Order: sequence, then C-alpha cells, then structure tokens
Amino acid sequence: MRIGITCYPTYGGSGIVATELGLELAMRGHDVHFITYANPIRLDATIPRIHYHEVEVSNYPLFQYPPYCLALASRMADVADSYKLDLLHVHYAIPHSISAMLARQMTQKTRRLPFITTLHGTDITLVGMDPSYFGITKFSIEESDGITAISHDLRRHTEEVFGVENEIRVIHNFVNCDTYAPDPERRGRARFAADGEKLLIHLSNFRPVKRVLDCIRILAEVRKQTNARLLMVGDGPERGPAEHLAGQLGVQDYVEFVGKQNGVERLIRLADVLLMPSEMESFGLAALEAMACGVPCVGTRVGGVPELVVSRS
Ligand code: GMT
Repeated sequence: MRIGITCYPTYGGSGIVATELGLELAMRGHDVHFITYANPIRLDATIPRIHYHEVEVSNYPLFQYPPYCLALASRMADVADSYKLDLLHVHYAIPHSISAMLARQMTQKTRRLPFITTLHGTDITLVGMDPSYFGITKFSIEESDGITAISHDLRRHTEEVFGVENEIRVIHNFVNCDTYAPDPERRGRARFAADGEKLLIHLSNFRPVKRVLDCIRILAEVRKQTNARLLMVGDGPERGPAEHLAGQLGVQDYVEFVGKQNGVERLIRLADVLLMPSEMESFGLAALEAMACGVPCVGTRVGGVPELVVSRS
C-alpha cells in the first residue's frame, strides 16, 4: 500500500510510535510517506520506500497564528494525488485528523482517501478536554474512517468523555526488541554511577503532567537509605524547577540532566530502575522501553500504566 503518516516529529512518544510503525511498514514492502513539519527524529530516510514531505507554513504578517492545519491539509492532498496514496494515518488527533478530513474532501473527485486516527493520550485527556478544542476533537474522531487508541483506558476515556460511538480499536504502544534489549555488561555505566551506587533514570518531555519534581524528591528519599544517583533524560518546562529543587534538597551532586538524547536505549539499559511518577499517562512508552531493556519501572497507577506495569507489591 501507499500510506501517508502524519505525527509530531519531536521527542514525544506519539512521534516515536508513528516513526517506528512507518519504518516497519516500509520494511514489509509498503511505501510510506511522512508528511510533517520537520523530519521525525528517528526517521532514516535512506531506508527504501521511506519518503519525507515537509509541510511549510507561510507566515503572512496578517496571521497572528499561522494556519498550520490548513497547510498540512493542502500538503496531504498534494502528496495523496502525486503519489496515489491509499490512506492517511494520523497520530495525535489535534489538528492532524481535521487536516486529514479536509484532505479527504479535497481529493474526493480523484480518489478515495480514508484516514485512520490514532489517539495517543493528551490529545484526549488534556488538550481535547479544553473547551476550545472539545467540539472539533469529537468531530474529527467521528469523521475518521478508523480509530485506534493506545490503551483500553484511553479508549474508555474517549467513549465516556466524548460520547463517541464509532469502534475504537486498542493497539498498545510497542518497541523494537532488537533495539531495546538489555546489555548484561552495562557498558558505559561508570560514566554515570560508581560501583555500589544505584542508578535511577527518568525520561520524558519534562511537562508538568510528568511530575518531574517528584523524581528529585524520590532521589532525596532513596538516598536516605542507599547510595543512588539520578539520570534525567529529556527537556522541557519543568527542568529549571527540578534543578532548583535538587539544590534545595541538597542532592544536586547526585542528579545529572543530560537533555534530549537520541538512542535513549543506550542510557536506559545502564539504570537499575526507571521512575515514571506521571500524574496522567495513557500508556507510558518509556516504561515499555525500560522493561524491554531489562530495567524495572516504578510508576504511578494512572491511565493505561497498569496495562503494562504489573505491581509486585
Ligand atoms: O506524554 C506526552 O506528553 C507526549 C505524548 C505524545 O503524544 O507524544 O505521549 C502520549 O503518547 C505516548 C505514545 O503513544 C504514550 O506512551 C504516552 O503515555 C502519552 N502521554 C500521556 O498520556 C501523558
């Protein structure tokens, strides 16, 4: 098939899942066209049957807010016509599924262009709940030709809150176990923790929903009992406050912030435990990545997390 994929090409889990899915589909013989505003970070465009189409948004001075949704719809329709796409698969409802719906309408004289929407979490639980987006999110879901959600919890939430009656299929997040695998020798661990020290790791976009400050508090508590260090991977609005809190709690020498990283599996597999104290998490891709690397996850019992992290207590 010829498939168009749209996602946020950043460090978020939805973009990672979309990229990995596209790569797998290409390896299985499908032609995959990424239609995004930047090259997805894990996309290797040298792989056969992978194509990348950038969405450019012109910023005319009249626009206080450049209409990305329209530029995306227009690009989707162009790519669909030029490359004879069979379908669009959009990750994260807002605004991708509305753009896909417009592209479907724009191309209807020349082709049938169904679109699948994959709901990832905050598009439903946070952004979509905002009154300014609620109606359009519900409409775009109902207009989708197929809907998937990344956990049973997210499906339930979508049905309950949005009153959506279309079938929503659950397809859990996944990882490539060739990439995410344990390293029994833990090569490189000495860079982050000495012998006899435990290494905790946190990996996120450092938004408030991730409760990044709790990771610092956890380290301070753990250090009352055992020698431990914390590796903070990622970046976002809570990084500054977390660095400040580490100073206040006197653990600043035991926390290392390494910022956004490619190839996170190389860091995850060095750790003893992954911390995921999120306030809300529709799945928790980082937990799955950690467990695939042989690293247990301690997370909050919220959203879809219990669907993958099974409590031992
Ligand atoms: O967690 C975020 O803020 C990023 C967000 C995204 O869209 O990239 O993550 C969501 O999608 C991930 C991939 O499907 C899920 O593993 C995360 O649990 C989900 N985040 C939340 O529900 C908070």
